[in-house]
Amino acid sequence: IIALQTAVEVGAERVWLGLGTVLMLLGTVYFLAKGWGVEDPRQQEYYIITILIPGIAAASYLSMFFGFGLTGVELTNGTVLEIYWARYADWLFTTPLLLLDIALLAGADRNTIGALIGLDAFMIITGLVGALTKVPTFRYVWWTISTIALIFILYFLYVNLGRAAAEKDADTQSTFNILRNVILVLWSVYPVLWLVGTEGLGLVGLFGETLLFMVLDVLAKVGFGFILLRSRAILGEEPSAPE
Ligand code: RET
Ligand code: DD9
Ligand code: DD9
Repeated sequence: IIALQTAVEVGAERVWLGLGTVLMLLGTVYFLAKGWGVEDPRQQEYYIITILIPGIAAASYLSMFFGFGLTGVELTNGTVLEIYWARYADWLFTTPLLLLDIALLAGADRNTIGALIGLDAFMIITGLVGALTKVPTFRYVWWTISTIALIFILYFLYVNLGRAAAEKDADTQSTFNILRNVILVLWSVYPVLWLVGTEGLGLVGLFGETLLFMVLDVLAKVGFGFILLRSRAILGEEPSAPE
């Protein structure tokens, strides 16, 4: 009976999971093709990171499409929630890679990168704990903890990385500013969607939430990588350029 109560199946939202898989794959292939033959090790570093990001997401989207990345959580009030836990597996690896990309661009020091990535992993894991928590009130406690971590990340991004980037050339600064704004805007929507979506207040249903997360994920990964890899800041780095 308990097994039956928590058994969940992929519903109509599968269409967005399938589309997400295809778009992430297309992004991966596009970045791979673009980076093929790049020989400068510093450029290669950006390509490796930026190719991995949609590649990991494509695997996660496929697992959700197949229903593998989905679980049922029965709350203490009797409601059964359908939770796509595979999102968090994706985000746990890809959000640090996104931060690494922009931190390398800004020329951040090791401690700043370490603090950013540590906070980021903390944000995703506390968000996952919230999503799997059975007592409704405690879910919002975890949401608050995770959101505080996000606020620190965005602060470090703005202040510490901004300070490091200010010492770079004009092309790098302008790419940095665009990517930083992309992160500030897009990442801020995630906690709001979680809160109004099925994990929280349920104002947006699973179908709409899956669509919106898919759009956000594609913009935050493929859109971000597109801006980064076509920028003069990356392309203009000749192997022989003086440091
Ligand atoms: C969660 C849980 C609720 C609180 C907060 C969250 C933040 C998530 C973020 C995710 C970013 C994902 C990206 C994916 C790229 O494809 C985990 C929803 C603050 C910021 C950029
Ligand atoms: C079941 C979710 C798959 C998420 C992919 C994570 C890959 C980590 C390298
Ligand atoms: C079951 C809720 C569906 C909500 C659809 C929202 C679409 C947002 C663009």
